[in-house]
Amino acid sequence: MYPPPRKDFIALTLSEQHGRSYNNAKHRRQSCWRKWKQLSRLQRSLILFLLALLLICVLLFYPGFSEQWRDVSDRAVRDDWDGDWEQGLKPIPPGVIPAVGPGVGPAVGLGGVVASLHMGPTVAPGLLPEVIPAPQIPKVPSLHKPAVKKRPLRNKRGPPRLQERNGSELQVKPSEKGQLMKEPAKKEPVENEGVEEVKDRKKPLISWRGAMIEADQATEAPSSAHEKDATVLPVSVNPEDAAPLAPVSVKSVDRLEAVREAFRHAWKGYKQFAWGHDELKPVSKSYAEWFGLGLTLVDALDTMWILGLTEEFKEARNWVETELTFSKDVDVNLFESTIRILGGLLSTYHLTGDDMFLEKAKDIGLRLMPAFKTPSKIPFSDVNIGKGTAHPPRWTSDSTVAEVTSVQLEFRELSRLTHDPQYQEVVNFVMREVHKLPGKHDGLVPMFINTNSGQFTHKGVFTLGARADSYYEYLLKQWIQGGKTEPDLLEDYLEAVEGVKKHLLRTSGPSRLTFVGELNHNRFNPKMDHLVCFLPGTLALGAHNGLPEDHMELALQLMETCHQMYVQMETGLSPEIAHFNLQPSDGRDVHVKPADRHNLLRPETVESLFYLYRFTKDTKYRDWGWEILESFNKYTRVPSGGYTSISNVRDPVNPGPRDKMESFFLGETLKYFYLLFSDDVELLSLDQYVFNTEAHPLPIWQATLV
Ligand code: DMJ
Repeated sequence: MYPPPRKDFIALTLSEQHGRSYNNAKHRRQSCWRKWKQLSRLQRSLILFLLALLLICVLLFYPGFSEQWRDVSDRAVRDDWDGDWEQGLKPIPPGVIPAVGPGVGPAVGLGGVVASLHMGPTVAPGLLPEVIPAPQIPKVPSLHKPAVKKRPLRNKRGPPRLQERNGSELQVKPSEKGQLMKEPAKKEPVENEGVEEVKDRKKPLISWRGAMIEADQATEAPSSAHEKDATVLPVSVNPEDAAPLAPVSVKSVDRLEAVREAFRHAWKGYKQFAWGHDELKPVSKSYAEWFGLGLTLVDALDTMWILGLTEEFKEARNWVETELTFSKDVDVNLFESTIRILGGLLSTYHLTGDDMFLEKAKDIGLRLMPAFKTPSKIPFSDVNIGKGTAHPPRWTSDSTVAEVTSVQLEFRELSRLTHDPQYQEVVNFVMREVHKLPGKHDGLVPMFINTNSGQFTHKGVFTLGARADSYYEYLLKQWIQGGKTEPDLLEDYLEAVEGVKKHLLRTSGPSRLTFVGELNHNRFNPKMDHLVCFLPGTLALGAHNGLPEDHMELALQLMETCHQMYVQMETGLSPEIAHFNLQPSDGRDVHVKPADRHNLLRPETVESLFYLYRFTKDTKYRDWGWEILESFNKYTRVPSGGYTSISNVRDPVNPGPRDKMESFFLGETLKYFYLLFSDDVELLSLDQYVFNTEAHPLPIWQATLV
């Protein structure tokens, strides 16, 4: 038998048949193959080994190459943004916060956008804020523009305290069948990554606040209604007072990105299905109208600015300028439109220095004034901002106590900015009346007040929850806003805290949780609204401002309780109302009635976590906040965009989406998440700003006794 012919030999023959020009490469391959076969086994092994070695080397060095390439492209992007700055930059008016410049593309762009709206004199070069490179974020996939992390920007602009951002977003898992929500990618940051950035950020910085507050100084403050001998001036900060920037942990940067991603997701739904309307209905991909004033958009303006969301802010600003009109035949609720719209416009004016926002604020402020034209001067709940008429709800001539006493921060600030005392006068009158009104119970107020008589009605029910909550919050915050010059406010606040301790505090049976219940005609009801979870933050703020230390102790205890209202639920989200178990047992502390199982994406617990973290630096508060954000993402996130309130926090299988995203989710909840996770205590310092009850920061005035 002949052996079968060798393939290489056959191939060579075919090549000759078809000619070189046709199959030259093939011919070469066949020659090589023949030569390869002619090598000894040892020679072939040696060559294979060398090739394998070469391959390993290439693989080992590849990341280095890719890193170099990334550097080159980052630099290109950064240079682009620098260019934007140079082209778009116009003078920043003194006395306002300069553009938020997170040190990455979007925020620099934002600075350019808003700077182009400024009309004041140029800021002295020495007062321009310095830009710190954004910290490096490991393994977070970039969705839009790559984050610029490694080197400082050439143009040192933008407030250094607002630098913890980059342009990346979290991954969203592919949708799972039958599940409403998608989860954001979970990622445990590597602890020692980011060391380089921490090192970089240690250098002292020039304060940007000195530059921005100056213009406010030019705005004369109307005299305080409670303290005639005080001249109230805005806080001025010396640029040299700037503290070195705090080190930034990788974990917090990561969480900040998660908040920005959540905002973008919410905004995506709003933009697509509810643009210019009050609220997004994310499940039905439609919208709900309440006042017809773009409530979500206006409420979210300063959040976008603080988060450094350039494009989103730019579009929203454009809508406010061109579309938002208050010349409309609509009834609006005085309280809600004040805290969300007036408050949102005022704070955005302060953050951006853009006069357009102040003009809009003046417009809505003036249109709300008819609410105060009542026999008692206690305002009606509703105003028609087009007709200039006001009225109480159809079924009563009462107003809610929390509502008439929680418009003060905004109206007082409007007077300060406009030099027109009428706003401050009407709201201070309300506070003076309530201060001397009979019917309080050791500083605790009933829930209703009559607009004819000016007296409390429905006496005997006392709560820190709905219809009374922000009365207590605004006592303290007005006192802080006015430079601590109005003793009646402080007196009422201190008395109220004592009233809470005396009448409303109890501890639960199972875990000894301190909670705030309600008093109903002398009967204690162990019911606590989620709304009450503003209280730990407010108490802590008071203690920070020199009020008794036991306020802080109570704040810590109540914070634990509010946390438990989340963790004891199957979804990790708090119900709207909790009933505490007073019996000693091994069971749960928190019981929830079927009608109270909903969650509206409310902010109060996150708000308090923010205050407590700022004052204690205990990282457990951040971790608790992170768990809440994760639960929101798991149970309330709608894949097509937006977040929804849910009907049942006890049912993780069917939480029951309610098809509504409240404006405060963007105005408050996400903003407080961001501030909670930020390492920068000077980002809206609590010694410079007081947050209204819708999380819109307003400046604290400096009191100078004359
Ligand atoms: C917001 O409008 C404000 O925080 C208000 O003080 C209470 N209700 C919502 C949020 O829960």
